[in-house]
Amino acid sequence: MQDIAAKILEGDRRALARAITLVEDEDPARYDILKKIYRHTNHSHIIGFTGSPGSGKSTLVDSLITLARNEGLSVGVLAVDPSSPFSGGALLGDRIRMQEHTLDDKVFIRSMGTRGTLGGLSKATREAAKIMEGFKKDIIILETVGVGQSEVDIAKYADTTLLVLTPASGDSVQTIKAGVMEIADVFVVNKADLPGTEKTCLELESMLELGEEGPWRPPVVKTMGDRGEGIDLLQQAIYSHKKHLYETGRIREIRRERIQRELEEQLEYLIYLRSWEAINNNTDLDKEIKSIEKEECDPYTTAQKLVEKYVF
Ligand SMILES: Nc1nc2c(ncn2[C@@H]2O[C@H](COP(=O)(O)OP(=O)(O)OP(=O)(O)O)[C@@H](O)[C@H]2O)c(=O)[nH]1
Ligand SMILES: [Mg+2]
Repeated sequence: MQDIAAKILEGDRRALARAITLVEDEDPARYDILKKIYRHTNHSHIIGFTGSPGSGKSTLVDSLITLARNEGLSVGVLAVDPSSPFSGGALLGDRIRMQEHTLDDKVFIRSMGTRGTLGGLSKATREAAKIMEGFKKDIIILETVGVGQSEVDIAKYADTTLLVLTPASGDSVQTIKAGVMEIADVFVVNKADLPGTEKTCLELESMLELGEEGPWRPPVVKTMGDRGEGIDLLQQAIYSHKKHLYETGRIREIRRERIQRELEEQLEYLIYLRSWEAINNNTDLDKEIKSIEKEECDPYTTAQKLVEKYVF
């Protein structure tokens, strides 16, 4: 495993791909890699793209990659597929859309499922992104479909979060889930060729007017992703936000919060694993279940007894 970590740091794409597979498989060996590369991470600008299924995230990401490459920047993309019925064929779609970049060795694109139990989406995604950071990409883009908690999770991890909306009826600003508006550093109204674009933009602007005034006012950027229109403005908005993060020192806070979460998450994970291990090695759970079944005991008392006896 030492080999894989060293190879990732040298920029070996196959090693990177292999390491992300280990993360997806929840292989314990991934921790050797993560430990070795950690000190080389925390230098990429992490951009999170979220929004409803089919809003045009991958199309926009694809165009942004082209702009970033023209500036000589390297890019890593992690497209997270929620494996939900909402985004049928997302993996194939992303692959086709971003195909031209796959021949470029300064671009690394990977789609990832969200299978995995404990921690689910966020833990595996974070670990995979961390590994990409070790690959020393200037920019890392995380694309997640805005389903469930995923957009809030992604905002916690990204330096700059983009919320992609469309003028289509279902995406009216009022219907956006509570807590989601707050996570956006940049609002993107994509599919600006469709009717209702101005209305969506106005709704967003007036909502921003009403909101609390913070140190950063999220801009609203109109794009037509499939024609590449507005992408330059989108890129400028991302750069302005990045500049703001560095000028105000906010970036240090974000990084510190990230370290805190990484540590807490890892502690939770290890405590969970070790506790189960201790209990499994010392008890016959079937016997305990039978005893509860026979009404000799109850799950609450049994759980407490086992934890007190074997864990703490
Ligand atoms: N009319 C119109 N269609 C667009 C525009 N941008 C993208 N599309 C189309 O919208 C569809 C979905 O685009 P994607 O980029 O795959 O959207 P996505 O948000 O990545 O989708 P998921 O990853 O499945 O959630 C594709 O057919 C695109 O060609 C646009 O500006 N206008
Ligand atoms: Mg997509």
